[in-house]
Amino acid sequence: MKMVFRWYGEGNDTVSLRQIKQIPGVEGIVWALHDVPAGEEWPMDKILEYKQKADAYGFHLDVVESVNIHEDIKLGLPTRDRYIENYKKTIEKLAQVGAKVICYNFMPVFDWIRTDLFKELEDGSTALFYEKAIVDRMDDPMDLVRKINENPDFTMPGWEPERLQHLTSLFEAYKQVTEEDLWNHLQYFLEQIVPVAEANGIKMAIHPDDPPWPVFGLPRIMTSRDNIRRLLSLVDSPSNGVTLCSGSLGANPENDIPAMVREFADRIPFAHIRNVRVYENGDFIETSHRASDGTVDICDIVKAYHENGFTGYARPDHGRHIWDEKCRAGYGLYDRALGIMYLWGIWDSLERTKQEARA
Ligand code: DNO
Repeated sequence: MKMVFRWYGEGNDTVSLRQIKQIPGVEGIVWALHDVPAGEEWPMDKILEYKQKADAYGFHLDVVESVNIHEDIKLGLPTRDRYIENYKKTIEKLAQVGAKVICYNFMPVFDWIRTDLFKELEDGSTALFYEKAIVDRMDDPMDLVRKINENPDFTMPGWEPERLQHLTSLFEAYKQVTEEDLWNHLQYFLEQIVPVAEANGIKMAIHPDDPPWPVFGLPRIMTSRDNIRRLLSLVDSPSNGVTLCSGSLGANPENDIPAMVREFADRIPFAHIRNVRVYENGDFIETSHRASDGTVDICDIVKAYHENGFTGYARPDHGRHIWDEKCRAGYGLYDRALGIMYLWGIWDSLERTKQEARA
Protein backbone atom coordinates (compact mmCIF):
# COMPACT_ATOMS: atom_id res chain seq x y z
CA MET A 1 0.00 0.00 0.00
CA LYS A 2 1.53 3.30 -1.07
CA MET A 3 0.17 6.21 0.96
CA VAL A 4 -0.68 9.47 -0.78
CA PHE A 5 -2.38 12.70 0.30
CA ARG A 6 -4.60 15.01 -1.69
CA TRP A 7 -3.24 18.51 -2.13
CA TYR A 8 -5.18 21.25 -3.91
CA GLY A 9 -2.14 23.40 -4.60
CA GLU A 10 -0.71 26.62 -3.25
CA GLY A 11 -3.35 29.25 -2.54
CA ASN A 12 -6.07 26.63 -2.90
CA ASP A 13 -5.26 24.49 0.11
CA THR A 14 -4.86 25.40 3.77
CA VAL A 15 -2.46 22.50 4.21
CA SER A 16 1.17 22.91 3.12
CA LEU A 17 3.53 20.36 1.57
CA ARG A 18 5.79 20.91 4.56
CA GLN A 19 3.00 19.76 6.87
CA ILE A 20 2.13 16.79 4.66
CA LYS A 21 5.78 15.73 4.75
CA GLN A 22 5.45 15.19 8.52
CA ILE A 23 2.64 12.64 8.22
CA PRO A 24 4.24 9.21 8.51
CA GLY A 25 4.55 7.19 5.33
CA VAL A 26 3.15 9.67 2.79
CA GLU A 27 5.12 9.29 -0.44
CA GLY A 28 3.21 11.38 -2.93
CA ILE A 29 0.58 14.02 -3.44
CA VAL A 30 -2.69 13.49 -5.25
CA TRP A 31 -3.06 16.51 -7.48
CA ALA A 32 -4.75 18.12 -10.44
CA LEU A 33 -4.77 21.35 -12.39
CA HIS A 34 -7.98 22.56 -10.82
CA ASP A 35 -8.13 25.73 -12.87
CA VAL A 36 -8.11 24.02 -16.26
CA PRO A 37 -11.72 23.58 -17.41
CA ALA A 38 -12.92 20.04 -18.13
CA GLY A 39 -12.24 19.08 -21.74
CA GLU A 40 -9.15 21.23 -22.24
CA GLU A 41 -5.69 19.88 -22.76
CA TRP A 42 -3.49 20.41 -19.70
CA PRO A 43 -0.61 22.83 -20.36
CA MET A 44 2.83 21.30 -19.83
CA ASP A 45 4.25 24.36 -18.10
CA LYS A 46 1.61 24.16 -15.38
CA ILE A 47 2.18 20.42 -14.98
CA LEU A 48 5.90 21.09 -14.58
CA GLU A 49 5.20 23.75 -11.93
CA TYR A 50 3.52 21.06 -9.83
CA LYS A 51 6.40 18.71 -10.42
CA GLN A 52 8.89 21.27 -9.20
CA LYS A 53 6.89 21.86 -6.02
CA ALA A 54 6.50 18.14 -5.34
CA ASP A 55 10.18 17.45 -6.06
CA ALA A 56 11.22 20.01 -3.46
CA TYR A 57 9.67 17.78 -0.81
CA GLY A 58 10.53 14.43 -2.38
CA PHE A 59 6.90 13.67 -3.26
CA HIS A 60 5.90 11.80 -6.40
CA LEU A 61 3.03 12.83 -8.69
CA ASP A 62 1.94 9.28 -9.52
CA VAL A 63 -1.75 9.86 -8.83
CA VAL A 64 -3.81 12.51 -10.57
CA GLU A 65 -7.31 13.27 -9.25
CA SER A 66 -9.09 14.15 -11.38
CA VAL A 67 -8.80 14.73 -15.09
CA ASN A 68 -12.45 15.69 -15.41
CA ILE A 69 -14.62 14.55 -18.29
CA HIS A 70 -16.37 17.16 -20.42
CA GLU A 71 -20.16 16.94 -20.25
CA ASP A 72 -20.34 16.44 -24.04
CA ILE A 73 -18.59 13.09 -23.58
CA LYS A 74 -21.10 12.04 -20.91
CA LEU A 75 -23.94 13.29 -23.09
CA GLY A 76 -22.56 11.48 -26.14
CA LEU A 77 -22.63 14.60 -28.34
CA PRO A 78 -20.76 14.68 -31.67
CA THR A 79 -18.45 17.34 -30.21
CA ARG A 80 -17.14 14.73 -27.75
CA ASP A 81 -14.37 13.58 -30.12
CA ARG A 82 -12.57 16.87 -29.78
CA TYR A 83 -12.58 16.58 -25.99
CA ILE A 84 -11.49 12.94 -26.13
CA GLU A 85 -8.52 13.96 -28.30
CA ASN A 86 -7.56 16.56 -25.68
CA TYR A 87 -7.87 13.93 -22.98
CA LYS A 88 -5.45 11.66 -24.85
CA LYS A 89 -2.91 14.46 -25.14
CA THR A 90 -3.24 15.17 -21.42
CA ILE A 91 -2.58 11.49 -20.67
CA GLU A 92 0.61 11.60 -22.74
CA LYS A 93 1.81 14.70 -20.95
CA LEU A 94 1.04 13.29 -17.52
CA ALA A 95 3.05 10.19 -18.36
CA GLN A 96 6.04 12.44 -18.95
CA VAL A 97 6.05 13.48 -15.29
CA GLY A 98 5.67 9.90 -14.15
CA ALA A 99 1.91 9.69 -13.54
CA LYS A 100 0.69 6.12 -13.02
CA VAL A 101 -2.99 6.55 -12.16
CA ILE A 102 -5.66 8.93 -13.42
CA CYS A 103 -8.79 9.16 -11.33
CA TYR A 104 -11.94 10.46 -13.03
CA ASN A 105 -15.67 10.19 -12.57
CA PHE A 106 -18.65 9.87 -14.87
CA MET A 107 -21.31 11.63 -12.82
CA PRO A 108 -23.58 13.87 -14.92
CA VAL A 109 -23.35 17.58 -14.02
CA PHE A 110 -22.41 17.21 -10.36
CA ASP A 111 -19.60 15.56 -8.49
CA TRP A 112 -20.24 14.68 -4.83
CA ILE A 113 -23.38 16.04 -3.17
CA ARG A 114 -23.91 17.00 0.48
CA THR A 115 -26.52 19.15 2.18
CA ASP A 116 -24.30 20.45 5.01
CA LEU A 117 -20.54 20.72 4.96
CA PHE A 118 -20.12 21.43 8.67
CA LYS A 119 -22.64 19.33 10.57
CA GLU A 120 -21.75 18.89 14.20
CA LEU A 121 -20.99 15.42 15.53
CA GLU A 122 -21.47 14.44 19.20
CA ASP A 123 -17.83 15.19 20.02
CA GLY A 124 -18.08 18.82 18.80
CA SER A 125 -16.20 18.25 15.55
CA THR A 126 -17.97 18.88 12.24
CA ALA A 127 -18.21 16.82 9.08
CA LEU A 128 -19.86 16.49 5.69
CA PHE A 129 -23.50 15.50 5.99
CA TYR A 130 -26.20 14.36 3.56
CA GLU A 131 -29.86 14.75 4.41
CA LYS A 132 -31.63 12.43 2.03
CA ALA A 133 -35.06 14.03 2.18
CA ILE A 134 -33.70 17.40 1.00
CA VAL A 135 -32.17 15.96 -2.16
CA ASP A 136 -35.03 13.52 -2.77
CA ARG A 137 -37.48 16.44 -2.79
CA MET A 138 -35.56 17.88 -5.74
CA ASP A 139 -35.92 14.88 -7.99
CA ASP A 140 -37.36 16.89 -10.88
CA PRO A 141 -34.48 18.70 -12.59
CA MET A 142 -36.84 21.30 -14.01
CA ASP A 143 -37.93 22.20 -10.50
CA LEU A 144 -34.36 22.85 -9.69
CA VAL A 145 -33.95 25.00 -12.77
CA ARG A 146 -37.02 27.02 -11.74
CA LYS A 147 -35.54 27.45 -8.28
CA ILE A 148 -32.28 28.71 -9.70
CA ASN A 149 -34.05 31.06 -12.09
CA GLU A 150 -36.12 32.51 -9.26
CA ASN A 151 -33.10 32.89 -7.05
CA PRO A 152 -29.82 33.09 -8.96
CA ASP A 153 -27.93 32.77 -5.67
CA PHE A 154 -29.45 29.37 -4.98
CA THR A 155 -26.68 26.88 -4.43
CA MET A 156 -25.83 23.70 -2.58
CA PRO A 157 -22.56 22.73 -0.94
CA GLY A 158 -19.90 21.74 -3.44
CA TRP A 159 -21.58 23.25 -6.50
CA GLU A 160 -18.81 24.93 -8.43
CA PRO A 161 -19.82 28.28 -10.01
CA GLU A 162 -18.75 27.18 -13.51
CA ARG A 163 -21.18 24.27 -13.40
CA LEU A 164 -24.00 26.51 -12.28
CA GLN A 165 -23.65 28.78 -15.29
CA HIS A 166 -24.74 26.01 -17.61
CA LEU A 167 -27.09 24.21 -15.29
CA THR A 168 -30.33 24.89 -17.12
CA SER A 169 -29.07 23.77 -20.52
CA LEU A 170 -27.35 20.75 -19.00
CA PHE A 171 -30.55 19.60 -17.33
CA GLU A 172 -32.38 20.03 -20.63
CA ALA A 173 -29.73 17.98 -22.42
CA TYR A 174 -29.77 15.18 -19.84
CA LYS A 175 -33.55 14.82 -20.06
CA GLN A 176 -32.96 12.51 -23.04
CA VAL A 177 -30.13 10.48 -21.49
CA THR A 178 -31.01 7.15 -19.87
CA GLU A 179 -28.74 5.00 -17.73
CA GLU A 180 -28.12 2.75 -20.72
CA ASP A 181 -27.10 5.76 -22.79
CA LEU A 182 -24.66 6.77 -20.09
CA TRP A 183 -23.15 3.28 -20.16
CA ASN A 184 -22.75 3.53 -23.93
CA HIS A 185 -21.09 6.91 -23.66
CA LEU A 186 -18.73 5.59 -21.02
CA GLN A 187 -17.85 2.64 -23.23
CA TYR A 188 -17.19 4.93 -26.20
CA PHE A 189 -14.86 7.03 -24.05
CA LEU A 190 -13.00 4.06 -22.58
CA GLU A 191 -12.53 2.29 -25.90
CA GLN A 192 -10.57 5.29 -27.10
CA ILE A 193 -8.81 6.28 -23.92
CA VAL A 194 -7.71 2.96 -22.40
CA PRO A 195 -5.33 1.98 -25.25
CA VAL A 196 -3.62 5.37 -24.93
CA ALA A 197 -3.39 4.99 -21.15
CA GLU A 198 -2.00 1.48 -21.58
CA ALA A 199 0.65 2.64 -24.06
CA ASN A 200 1.69 5.31 -21.56
CA GLY A 201 1.87 3.06 -18.49
CA ILE A 202 -1.16 4.72 -16.88
CA LYS A 203 -4.16 3.15 -15.19
CA MET A 204 -7.52 4.87 -15.53
CA ALA A 205 -9.46 4.59 -12.26
CA ILE A 206 -13.10 5.61 -12.23
CA HIS A 207 -14.43 7.07 -8.98
CA PRO A 208 -17.80 5.75 -7.77
CA ASP A 209 -20.76 8.09 -7.67
CA ASP A 210 -21.22 9.94 -4.40
CA PRO A 211 -23.84 9.25 -3.19
CA PRO A 212 -24.28 6.02 -5.14
CA TRP A 213 -27.78 6.63 -6.47
CA PRO A 214 -29.44 8.98 -9.00
CA VAL A 215 -29.87 12.57 -7.81
CA PHE A 216 -31.97 15.46 -9.18
CA GLY A 217 -33.40 13.10 -11.79
CA LEU A 218 -29.96 12.61 -13.35
CA PRO A 219 -28.72 9.08 -14.06
CA ARG A 220 -25.82 7.67 -12.04
CA ILE A 221 -24.23 4.31 -12.83
CA MET A 222 -21.09 3.81 -10.77
CA THR A 223 -23.02 2.71 -7.73
CA SER A 224 -22.67 -1.00 -6.92
CA ARG A 225 -20.68 -4.21 -7.19
CA ASP A 226 -22.62 -5.37 -10.26
CA ASN A 227 -22.03 -2.07 -12.01
CA ILE A 228 -18.30 -2.09 -11.24
CA ARG A 229 -18.19 -5.59 -12.71
CA ARG A 230 -19.88 -4.25 -15.83
CA LEU A 231 -17.48 -1.29 -16.03
CA LEU A 232 -14.47 -3.60 -15.89
CA SER A 233 -15.88 -5.71 -18.70
CA LEU A 234 -16.45 -2.70 -20.99
CA VAL A 235 -12.75 -2.77 -21.82
CA ASP A 236 -10.82 -5.69 -20.42
CA SER A 237 -7.46 -4.14 -19.62
CA PRO A 238 -5.47 -3.49 -16.44
CA SER A 239 -5.62 0.17 -17.51
CA ASN A 240 -9.38 0.16 -17.02
CA GLY A 241 -9.77 0.18 -13.24
CA VAL A 242 -11.55 1.66 -10.25
CA THR A 243 -10.79 4.15 -7.50
CA LEU A 244 -12.50 2.13 -4.83
CA CYS A 245 -13.98 4.76 -2.52
CA SER A 246 -15.28 3.15 0.65
CA GLY A 247 -17.10 6.29 1.72
CA SER A 248 -18.97 6.90 -1.53
CA LEU A 249 -20.07 3.30 -1.95
CA GLY A 250 -20.55 2.93 1.80
CA ALA A 251 -23.40 5.46 1.82
CA ASN A 252 -25.53 2.57 0.60
CA PRO A 253 -25.38 -0.11 3.33
CA GLU A 254 -26.15 -2.78 0.73
CA ASN A 255 -22.70 -2.27 -0.74
CA ASP A 256 -20.32 -4.80 0.81
CA ILE A 257 -17.01 -3.00 0.34
CA PRO A 258 -14.64 -5.68 1.72
CA ALA A 259 -16.24 -8.15 -0.73
CA MET A 260 -15.65 -5.66 -3.56
CA VAL A 261 -11.99 -5.27 -2.58
CA ARG A 262 -11.63 -9.06 -2.60
CA GLU A 263 -13.32 -9.40 -5.99
CA PHE A 264 -11.73 -6.48 -7.82
CA ALA A 265 -8.31 -6.31 -6.08
CA ASP A 266 -6.20 -6.44 -9.23
CA ARG A 267 -8.25 -3.71 -10.89
CA ILE A 268 -8.03 -1.20 -8.00
CA PRO A 269 -4.98 0.97 -8.60
CA PHE A 270 -6.21 3.58 -6.12
CA ALA A 271 -8.10 3.23 -2.84
CA HIS A 272 -10.00 5.99 -1.07
CA ILE A 273 -10.46 4.80 2.48
CA ARG A 274 -12.87 6.58 4.81
CA ASN A 275 -15.83 5.87 7.03
CA VAL A 276 -19.42 7.11 7.03
CA ARG A 277 -22.28 6.56 9.43
CA VAL A 278 -25.55 5.78 7.69
CA TYR A 279 -28.81 6.41 9.55
CA GLU A 280 -32.02 4.45 9.13
CA ASN A 281 -33.73 7.23 7.15
CA GLY A 282 -30.90 7.20 4.59
CA ASP A 283 -29.06 10.30 5.87
CA PHE A 284 -25.34 9.89 6.33
CA ILE A 285 -22.45 11.74 7.96
CA GLU A 286 -18.74 11.28 7.59
CA THR A 287 -16.95 10.15 10.75
CA SER A 288 -13.42 9.42 11.86
CA HIS A 289 -11.78 6.50 10.08
CA ARG A 290 -12.20 4.23 13.09
CA ALA A 291 -14.42 1.25 12.20
CA SER A 292 -16.57 1.56 15.33
CA ASP A 293 -17.40 5.21 14.61
CA GLY A 294 -19.30 4.50 11.39
CA THR A 295 -21.05 1.82 9.40
CA VAL A 296 -18.16 0.95 7.09
CA ASP A 297 -15.88 -1.82 8.31
CA ILE A 298 -12.54 -0.10 7.72
CA CYS A 299 -10.64 -2.92 9.50
CA ASP A 300 -12.00 -5.55 7.16
CA ILE A 301 -11.40 -3.33 4.13
CA VAL A 302 -7.72 -2.89 5.02
CA LYS A 303 -7.54 -6.62 5.76
CA ALA A 304 -8.96 -7.37 2.32
CA TYR A 305 -6.35 -5.14 0.66
CA HIS A 306 -3.61 -6.74 2.74
CA GLU A 307 -4.68 -10.30 1.95
CA ASN A 308 -4.49 -9.44 -1.73
CA GLY A 309 -0.99 -8.02 -1.45
CA PHE A 310 -2.25 -4.57 -2.43
CA THR A 311 0.60 -2.49 -3.90
CA GLY A 312 -1.61 0.33 -5.22
CA TYR A 313 -2.05 3.82 -3.85
CA ALA A 314 -4.30 4.74 -0.94
CA ARG A 315 -5.43 8.01 0.54
CA PRO A 316 -7.43 8.74 3.66
CA ASP A 317 -9.99 10.69 1.63
CA HIS A 318 -12.07 13.07 3.71
CA GLY A 319 -11.78 13.86 7.36
CA ARG A 320 -13.79 15.68 9.99
CA HIS A 321 -12.90 19.23 10.95
CA ILE A 322 -11.31 18.96 14.38
CA TRP A 323 -9.30 21.03 16.84
CA ASP A 324 -10.81 24.25 15.41
CA GLU A 325 -9.06 23.81 12.09
CA LYS A 326 -10.19 26.16 9.31
CA CYS A 327 -9.88 24.29 6.06
CA ARG A 328 -11.55 23.18 2.84
CA ALA A 329 -14.58 21.11 3.76
CA GLY A 330 -13.44 17.53 4.27
CA TYR A 331 -9.83 18.35 3.54
CA GLY A 332 -8.23 19.43 6.79
CA LEU A 333 -4.85 18.21 7.94
CA TYR A 334 -5.58 16.79 11.36
CA ASP A 335 -8.29 14.22 10.88
CA ARG A 336 -6.87 12.95 7.61
CA ALA A 337 -3.50 12.53 9.30
CA LEU A 338 -5.19 10.62 12.13
CA GLY A 339 -6.90 8.52 9.48
CA ILE A 340 -3.56 7.65 7.93
CA MET A 341 -2.20 6.54 11.28
CA TYR A 342 -5.25 4.33 11.82
CA LEU A 343 -4.77 2.75 8.38
CA TRP A 344 -1.07 2.19 9.04
CA GLY A 345 -1.88 0.72 12.45
CA ILE A 346 -4.11 -1.92 10.91
CA TRP A 347 -1.77 -2.54 8.00
CA ASP A 348 1.40 -2.87 10.10
CA SER A 349 -0.15 -5.26 12.57
CA LEU A 350 -1.43 -7.44 9.72
CA GLU A 351 2.04 -7.35 8.21
CA ARG A 352 3.60 -8.33 11.53
CA THR A 353 1.21 -11.25 11.96
CA LYS A 354 2.04 -12.45 8.47
CA GLN A 355 5.79 -12.29 9.14
CA GLU A 356 5.40 -14.12 12.44
CA ALA A 357 3.38 -16.84 10.78
CA ARG A 358 6.17 -17.31 8.23
CA ALA A 359 8.96 -17.46 10.85
C1 DNO B 1 -14.49 14.45 -3.06
C2 DNO B 1 -13.81 13.54 -3.97
C3 DNO B 1 -14.40 13.64 -5.36
C4 DNO B 1 -13.51 12.92 -6.32
C5 DNO B 1 -13.98 12.92 -7.72
C6 DNO B 1 -13.15 11.98 -8.53
O1 DNO B 1 -13.90 14.92 -2.18
O2 DNO B 1 -13.77 12.25 -3.52
O3 DNO B 1 -14.45 14.98 -5.73
O4 DNO B 1 -12.28 13.53 -6.32
O5 DNO B 1 -15.30 12.56 -7.82
O6 DNO B 1 -13.30 12.25 -9.88
